[in-house]
Amino acid sequence: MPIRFVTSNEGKAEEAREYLDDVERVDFDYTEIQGDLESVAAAGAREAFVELGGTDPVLVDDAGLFVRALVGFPGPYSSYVEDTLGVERVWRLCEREDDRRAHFRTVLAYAHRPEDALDVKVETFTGSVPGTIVEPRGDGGFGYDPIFEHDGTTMAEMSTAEKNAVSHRGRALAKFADYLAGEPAQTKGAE
Ligand code: ITT
Repeated sequence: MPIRFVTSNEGKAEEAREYLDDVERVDFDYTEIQGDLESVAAAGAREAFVELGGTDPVLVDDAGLFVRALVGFPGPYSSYVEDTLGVERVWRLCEREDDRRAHFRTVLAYAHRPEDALDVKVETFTGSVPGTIVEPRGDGGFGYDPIFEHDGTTMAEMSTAEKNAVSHRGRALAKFADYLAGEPAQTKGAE
């Protein structure tokens, strides 16, 4: 059974395909409630699972960039801030700060109905990575990757495999793949 990854972001789906065999990207505009990443992802996955028919499992990913000197901004508003201010201006906001440490965090929410269950179950898997905000460099990745440096390299300067090996999403996907290893035929290498 394919996992339907509910996201408008093809970059996220590409990263997920390195961990999961059968991922189908689905556009579905779930309600983004106000709250932390966990609550947004879990509510979104539950809603998408029900609205998309209530049979195939659904995966939702809610991510955010948290800049220390900006007291965690843009955090849960990262998507809105990318669309409105843009990544270059987030760099400008940080440029004069002495402390440009930040972290990226993602929460994957997996909604599914186990065979013997009456109701949908939602499990969450988190990952985070420390980094530094820098002047944009690199053409790869997506979103804030050009301004997010980890160990001297921006995420936009990494291949998908290199990014996954260190990134917030890679860590969450690795935990999710371990979890799925208990279920047949969904992780890479499973039969
Ligand atoms: P969906 O909600 O449809 O999945 P989105 O891109 O809006 O797509 P998020 O709300 O989770 O996803 O992302 C918040 C913001 O962070 C958004 O501007 C993304 O482009 C950005 N982002 C997410 N993951 C990222 C990553 O691995 N590297 C760089 N930027 C990322």
